Amino acid sequence: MLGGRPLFGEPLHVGRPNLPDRRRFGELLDCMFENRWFTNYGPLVRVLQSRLQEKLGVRHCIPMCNGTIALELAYRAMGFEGEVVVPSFTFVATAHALEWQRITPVFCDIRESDFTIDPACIDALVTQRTTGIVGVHVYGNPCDHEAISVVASKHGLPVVYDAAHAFMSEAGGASVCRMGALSVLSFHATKFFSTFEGGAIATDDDEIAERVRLMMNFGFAGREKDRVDYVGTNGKMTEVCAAMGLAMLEQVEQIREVNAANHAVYGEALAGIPGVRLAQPSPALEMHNWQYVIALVDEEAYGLSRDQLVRVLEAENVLARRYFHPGCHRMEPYRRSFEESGRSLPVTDRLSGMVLSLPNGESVLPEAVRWIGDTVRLAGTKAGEIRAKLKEGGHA
Ligand code: T4K
Repeated sequence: MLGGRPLFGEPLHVGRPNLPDRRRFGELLDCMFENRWFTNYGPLVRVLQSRLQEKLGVRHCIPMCNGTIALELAYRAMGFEGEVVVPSFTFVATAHALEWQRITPVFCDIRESDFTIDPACIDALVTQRTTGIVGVHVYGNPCDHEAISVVASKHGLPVVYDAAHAFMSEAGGASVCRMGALSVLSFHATKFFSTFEGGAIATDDDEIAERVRLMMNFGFAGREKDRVDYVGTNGKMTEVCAAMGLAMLEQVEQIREVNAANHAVYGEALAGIPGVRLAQPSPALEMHNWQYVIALVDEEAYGLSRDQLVRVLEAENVLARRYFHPGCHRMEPYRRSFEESGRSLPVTDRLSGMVLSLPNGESVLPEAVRWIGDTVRLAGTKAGEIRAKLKEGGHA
């Protein structure tokens, strides 16, 4: 579209999985076959569990089949019902996991500075039916746990965190997974740390951990499986996923360094482009996985909207993603009740129209990052021409 041939033949995706050392993964697979143990809390899952606990400095980190089931189990283990306050600026699974259990998500606005739930907006959303608060550490940025705790204690509400983006995020001298009653992690293929599909619940609370362990295994108590204490489900992680996790854990420091280096190159490559700004990680972070590279596009100053830029990048083989657009409150299952509430989420609405997640991870070379920067810069200078072309093609 911009006239030149794309420099990179293969599309540059946001979410291209980070790879482990394949030989190491193979050794772990051999181990799994020799054990003839494939699931049901097998030996590799147990080792992964203890490595994760060590890495995150939490008493319990229970591996699960994916982050969404982990969210559902977390909400249930906390006894959530009625209404729960949750940010709208998140992946829809954070809200679905409530609605799936007939708990009403009450959507809250976020802070402009770090995309996390705005503690100042929570109080007005609490009603007699509220049973909890969910924060999301968006792009790995820690929620303001201190301020959230003040509102939560005023109403006697527990706080849990969706830490799907925050593996290895640290603030206040500890992993962000130590905040609140529990934290939910996602180890999906597109995440910084992946087990193909996977997730976990991290908590320092022995009772919560015990409830989660029972509920994720059909509610069975004891080895004989003749006692069922809870209505349960199947949230177990398989051994093959644990093998991937163990191999990936050996790579994460290296991937973090690549991510951080790419972030710095993005900083240079996008510098000075009118209307395009790179979101910086929260200053509260002491350690960060740098997985998400978020650009904010101001249509007026740049000349193209964020969505038009997405099309330009797509034509150049760069598959950028709009994480998160639209806010959950604008999605069909939630739209009508939100409209009827008469509320508004101005920061969520504005930022969800501006954010653009750019490719990162160990598959992305610095040359590719520079080339993406050049493409974004050039598109801005040719904005008028591009708008006209998009209009011609029916993409106003
Ligand atoms: N809470 C938060 C805050 C989350 O972000 C998520 C998940 C969850 C909870 C739920 O956790 P899980 O149940 O997923 O464990 C992706 C992921 O599917 C999802 O895990 C993630 N958040 C979300 C932010 O992004 P999509 O719909 O964008 O995925 P998809 O399939 O379009 O892939 C994105 C890009 O990655 C594409 O350009 C293709 C590329 N890709 C993807 C896969 C799966 C690959 O190159 N290889 C692959 O294997 O949701």
